[in-house]
Amino acid sequence: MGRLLFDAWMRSSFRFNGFFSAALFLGSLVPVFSQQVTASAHGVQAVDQGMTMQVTALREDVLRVRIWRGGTKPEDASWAVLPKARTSAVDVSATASGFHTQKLRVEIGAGLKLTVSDLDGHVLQEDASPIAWRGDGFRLYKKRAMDEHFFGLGDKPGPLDRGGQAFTMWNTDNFGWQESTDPIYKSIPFFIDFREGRAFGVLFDNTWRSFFDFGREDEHAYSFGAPNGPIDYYLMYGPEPKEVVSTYAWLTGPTPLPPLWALGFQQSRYSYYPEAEFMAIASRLRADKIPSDALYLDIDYQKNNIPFTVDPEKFPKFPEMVKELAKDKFHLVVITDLHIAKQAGVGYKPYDTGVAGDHFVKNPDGSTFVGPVWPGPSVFPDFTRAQTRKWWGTLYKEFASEGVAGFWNDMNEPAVFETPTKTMPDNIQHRIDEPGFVKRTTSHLEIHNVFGMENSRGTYEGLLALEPNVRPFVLTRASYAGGQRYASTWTGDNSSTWNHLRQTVPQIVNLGLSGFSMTGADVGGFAGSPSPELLTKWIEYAAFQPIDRDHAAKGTRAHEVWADGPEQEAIRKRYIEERYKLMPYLYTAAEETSRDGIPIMRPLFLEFPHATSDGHPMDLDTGGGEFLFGGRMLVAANPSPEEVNPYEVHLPPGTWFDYWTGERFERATKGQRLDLEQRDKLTQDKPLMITPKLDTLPVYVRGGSILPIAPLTQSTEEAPNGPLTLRIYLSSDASEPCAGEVYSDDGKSFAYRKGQFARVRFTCKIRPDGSMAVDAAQQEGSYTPWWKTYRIEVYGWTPKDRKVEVEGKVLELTQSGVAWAVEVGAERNGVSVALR
Ligand code: NBV
Repeated sequence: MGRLLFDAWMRSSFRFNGFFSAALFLGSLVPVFSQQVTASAHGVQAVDQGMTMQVTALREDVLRVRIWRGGTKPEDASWAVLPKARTSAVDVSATASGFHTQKLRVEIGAGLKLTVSDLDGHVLQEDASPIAWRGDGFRLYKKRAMDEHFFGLGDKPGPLDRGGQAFTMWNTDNFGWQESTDPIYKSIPFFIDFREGRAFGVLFDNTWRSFFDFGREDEHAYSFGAPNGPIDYYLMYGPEPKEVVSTYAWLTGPTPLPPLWALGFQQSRYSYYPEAEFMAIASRLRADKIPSDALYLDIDYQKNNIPFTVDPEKFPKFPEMVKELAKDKFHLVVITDLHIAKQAGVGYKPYDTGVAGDHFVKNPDGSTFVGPVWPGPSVFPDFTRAQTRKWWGTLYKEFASEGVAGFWNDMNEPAVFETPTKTMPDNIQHRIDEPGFVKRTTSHLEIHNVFGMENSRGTYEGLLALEPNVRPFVLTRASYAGGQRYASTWTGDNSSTWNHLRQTVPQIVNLGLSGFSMTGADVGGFAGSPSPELLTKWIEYAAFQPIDRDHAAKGTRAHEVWADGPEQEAIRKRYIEERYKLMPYLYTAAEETSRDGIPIMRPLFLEFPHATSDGHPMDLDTGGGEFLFGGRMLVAANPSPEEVNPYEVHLPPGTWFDYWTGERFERATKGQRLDLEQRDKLTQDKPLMITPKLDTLPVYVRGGSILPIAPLTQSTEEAPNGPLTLRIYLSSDASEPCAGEVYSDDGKSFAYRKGQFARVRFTCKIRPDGSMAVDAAQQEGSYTPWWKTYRIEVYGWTPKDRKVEVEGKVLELTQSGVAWAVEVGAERNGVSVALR
């Protein structure tokens, strides 16, 4: 069956199928199921009418479900799930109809109907109907409640909540994609189900052209399936959404700690050349004092767009240029697309050595597949082969030795020109040769969605092999679940429109929930030219997003910070400067991600799952402009950024402070879904009304937070000069913990794994006499950070006698705006300060 036809069937409402419907429609009222259920130490296996379902408890809160037809169990291999997680198991207690763990109950009813509940009896997932089969294809239906919400699924455009929509997983180069475009570059078949304040996650580990329907076809069911491949999915119980996100990181690996410079401001364009023009960008950034860390070279630095070459006419002194940039504290990132130009006999090593090593993907007849891309006829490494990835990694040797700091893997869906599908034909052959997999040849249909991830893996692991003590920075466009282990990402070819600016919020947030914490959107938009105001606003947003990279398409007007004259430049610069001051906070958040997978940019429901009285995610009330930057800062962007009308800002319950002015707000009641009339009657906790202004992006800090802030630098390579400021924001609820921390290390190597890092945890407390105790605990780790003193700055508290006691000395507290401040020594053994 053709793919389109198959899709149509899979999306149709033709649900009951195969033996099940046959038995029903033949008029038999006698149960046709003759189910055999076998309990095992770690789960249960049930067989019914030639179909087997195996449910295994990997942990008390994680289940793996595998279903197959016929006697042979399918291959147990995964590109996404870490072997250690996949082979974990805990003992379970058998029950009459299934089993339970210490957190979950599994019941298998007639016809292999699966129900999973928590131990309090909340049903988390329940089959709505039997599996629908068509040939090798299948679709699973689960019951959907009307108050069930869905998040994740990677980079798919559209609203944050996936409810009511349907999606296809097929990595696609979709230049100028819009809000309704599906699919685009990535396939992350993972979602979080959130209902009444309880969350659980589902990873459907099938690399084929899978699909998801969250109640679009039938509002009472959600479904997922694929035209082929295994039925193999994981259920991750929360109930807190953060637990689900961390468990997903346990399953597929967290985003590793990036090099510090990758969190700096990045300037890119398709394409800067020649060398003099490129260097002029670097000089202007420094001359105008726009803090920045990375500069990008897009495809035109190469000779005839041929990967792993440098055009000597455009970049006559490439190695010297890299050094000069480094001297000026810039990191160079170059694009290295995966297509290798078919250039035989001209001394083009990537082609010659690739042919010699038999590394390229094949046509069904065994010849090498050739397709046109930027350099003309090209061949494509078979990244499903470990030895091919190893060879690919060696191609970076020269660039790495020259000091190129990062690499950009674009076009790896893979994009192929002049084909109807914009990619390789379905029948292209991949020769899987990979530890954990059966060595076998398979069609592109199975590999397509993991191709880009394995490309970026080849780059990441290759760089590690070349420089084992340098944290690689790889930026990939295409990926699959687990791809966060190898690369950061961006949202591809967006557009210079206000709607695309708005779209950055749900898209980066959903990517973060799907494992990709290090994500950005092209600042200013890729396709088209932003108005000065749009570019300014975009730079403001991006200062609070994980990757801050200004990038633009060919032929568009200048996008650099200074492009629209001094007035715009001054606003833009102020936001980039703020990002640099917040670098200790941002880096601490990135380090957290590398341990527990909690993303840098977060939806509100992740930190405040119980903020509403009926348990709906509070993000649905905000109009979509609000997001959290780390766990303690809330950015309240205009949900309709092109509008000039005032807009509502909804703060979660608790104490909040305006980050810019220090003004305090109290939010007591839980949010409710109110109609307008009810809202008008509300006397307390009305949303804040914000009048949009070009130079202002509202940012709030959660009461009970201690934010670490640095003196301004022009690059992360520069050691800040001055104290580490601890901005303390007191909650008016004394029972709320007041805490924060800072993490620091050399920013580039893996020495932190051997203890060469510095982590300091801070706490503060109001004593019964009204004085305040601020404590810096003893530093963890042996690294000597850049700061020697702390500047303590307190918001939301007034001293009685303006004195500070520290180490037996008494100092004066000084007023600084609405805050009270003092500078004290940052002793590594810890510091206790009393403010009164
Ligand atoms: O390499 C050129 C561009 C790049 O600038 C962009 O970021 C990628 O998403 N690339 C796509 C290929 C061509 C785009 C028209």
